[in-house]
This record gives sequence, structure tokens and C-alpha cells, in this order.
Amino acid sequence: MRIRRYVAPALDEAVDRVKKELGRDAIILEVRRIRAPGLWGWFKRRRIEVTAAVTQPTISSPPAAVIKGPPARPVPPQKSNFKPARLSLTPEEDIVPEQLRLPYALARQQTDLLIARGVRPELARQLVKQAMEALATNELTDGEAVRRSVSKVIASRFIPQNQKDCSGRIVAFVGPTGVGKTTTIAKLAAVYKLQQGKEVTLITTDTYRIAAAEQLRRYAEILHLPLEVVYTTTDLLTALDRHQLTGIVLVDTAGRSPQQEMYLAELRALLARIPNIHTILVVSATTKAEDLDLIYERFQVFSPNEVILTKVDETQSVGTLLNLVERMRVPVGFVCNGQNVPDDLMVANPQLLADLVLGGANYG
Ligand SMILES: Nc1nc2c(ncn2[C@@H]2O[C@H](COP(=O)(O)OP(=O)(O)O)[C@@H](O)[C@H]2O)c(=O)[nH]1
Ligand SMILES: [Mg+2]
Repeated sequence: MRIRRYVAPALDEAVDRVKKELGRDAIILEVRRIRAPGLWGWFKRRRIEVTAAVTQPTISSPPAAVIKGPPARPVPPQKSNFKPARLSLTPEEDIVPEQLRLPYALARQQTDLLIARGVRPELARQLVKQAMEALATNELTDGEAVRRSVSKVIASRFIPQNQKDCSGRIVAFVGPTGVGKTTTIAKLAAVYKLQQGKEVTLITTDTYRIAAAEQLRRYAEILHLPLEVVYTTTDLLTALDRHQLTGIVLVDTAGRSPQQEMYLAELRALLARIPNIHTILVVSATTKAEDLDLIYERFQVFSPNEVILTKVDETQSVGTLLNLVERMRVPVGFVCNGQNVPDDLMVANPQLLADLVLGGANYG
């Protein structure tokens, strides 16, 4: 029996070399991960060591030189059905050194949690890796320290919203149907008017449905705010001329489905006529990750300056927001957690958003 050791960066590579050098009858005796120096090095540059054996032929073939006859035709490569005995490695197996099992389990637990909450798997792994790398060696086995570190890394991915004062601004709310644009406008209008004493004007371009304008009109009446219903670009520009300099103008739009590109192009052309417009993309936390990707692609033409997340009270998977923000790179200004106007509105900050992603937010 011949026994050989092969060291390679990956198991496949090591096994390929075993096959090449010892043939397909080789037996894998042992597979080990070899540790690089330092505790964390194990995660960074691991090496796989495979010990393999092959039984030597009992009847030795004659030496090549004595074989007579026509030159041998090249032997076509044989399809290998080589299956090493212990390919299915899991870190819980005894190959993992004792002191690394807990850090590994904690890292995996956090990754699974993020994925379950809607974060893209690749992003989840990246965040947890960053969080683990930020810890001191003695903290790697401390579940609470690991959780705090993950939370901190997630918070760092959100851009803080520094500009809270909307005075003198025209703010347009875009986004798919039913996400809560009109409701959020009513909440913000109430806060600006009742709590901050600002002058607020409401404008709606949502003339596709009678009920849509009526919904905003009701809020305008309750809050004693002027409401302009505009049908054309000229209407909109005239309305803005009247109100722009006197306070905050909140512009509601029709939330056609993101599939309707014609409509979006129209709306974009309309909003593009307004200089310095602040555009907010309103998205619902209940949106599936794939649909959120589609919404991003369709609404990116508006170059939104900000995101508002609604309906966090209706879902556990707020992690999808992180996927969106990683692509958009704009702050999340507010979070809505219910239908009540104006109570169910929170000013967002990176830590609150991280808590929402991780499921630890306390918003009553
Ligand atoms: N649970 C929950 N419902 C909300 C929230 N925001 C809005 N809604 C509800 O979602 C529905 C659609 O809201 P609306 O403002 O008309 O959406 P729009 O089509 O985007 O203008 C309404 O029933 C709202 O009360 C929220 O944060 N949480
Ligand atoms: Mg609406």
C-alpha cells in the first residue's frame, strides 16, 4: 500500500491530484483542514489536506521497455466514478478544532437569521464576516458580542439622513400602487403642520382614480391644508409657483404598477420639469426580494434622493430593505409601522434600521 498526503486550497483540487497521481482506485483515508497561523486565519486561508492510499498491484507488470508490438494507442480518459469516502464535510465534524466550533456556529446562526429576514445570502455572509473580523479573539465565542457586532455592521450600511428640515422644498413621492404613499404624505403633513408649525401644501397628480384624489382631500380637510389636483404639467408648474416659496410642498403621484413603463416615463418627464425636486421612493417592507429588485430597476429613472419604508408592522423580513439600500445608496428617511395618521411614523436612523432588519426593534 502506498500512502500520500496532498495539500490544496480546495477539496476538489486535492482530490483531482489524488486521482491523477494514485488513480481512480485510491482510497481517501482522511480529510483535514489545516489551520493557517492565527485564529482567524482559519476562516481566511484554509488548506485542505487529503491523505490517500492505493494498494500496489500484486502481480507486477513487465517493465515498459520489454513490451513489443505496435505502439500503444492513447488510452481515452476513463470516466471516473471516484467517490471519496468523506466528501461531505460539515464544520461540526471533528475536523474543526474545538476552539473554532462555537465562533463558526455563531457566525452561521447570524447568517441564517439575516437570510431568513430577507437579506441576500451573499450579502448576509459578507456582513457576518465583517462583523466577526471586527471582534477580538475572546469575543468570538460570546454570542452577545457577535450579535452586537452584526448589528453595528448592518447599521454602518445605512446612510444617515442628515437633512431633516424640508422647508422650502418640493418633495415628490413615487412608488408602486398601494405601498402607502398617500397615507405617508398625510402623516408627514400632519407632523410638519401640527408639530412643527410649518406651512404645508398638498398636490396630487394622481388623477387616474377619483378615489385617490378624494383620499388626499379628506386629509387636507382634516389638517386644514391647501390641496391642488393637477392634471397637466402646466397645472403642476402653476401650482408650484403659487406655493413653493411659502413652505413645504408634498406631491403625491399615482402608483401605477412598475410594469407600466409608459406611465413612469410620463411621470418622470413631469417631475423633471421641477428644479431641485426631492424625490422619495416609497416601498413596502412586505415586498418580496425579487419584486423589490424590479421596483428598483423601474424607479431608478427618478434618481430618488431618499427611501421611505412602510408596513414594517406587517412583516418579519425587513432585510430586503438592506438589499435595496446597498443598490440605491440613499438614506432611509422614515419608517411607517401602521395605518394610523400621524402616529405610525418613525424618523429612521441607521441603528433603528439595523434593529428592524434583525428583528429587535421596539416600536410598540
Ligand atoms: N399596516 C400598514 N398599512 C399601511 C401602512 N401605510 C399605509 N398602509 C395602508 O396601505 C393601504 C394603501 O395605502 P395608500 O396610502 O393608499 O397607498 P398608495 O397607493 O401608495 O397611495 C391603505 O390601506 C393604508 O392604510 C403601514 O405602514 N402599515
Ligand atoms: Mg395614493
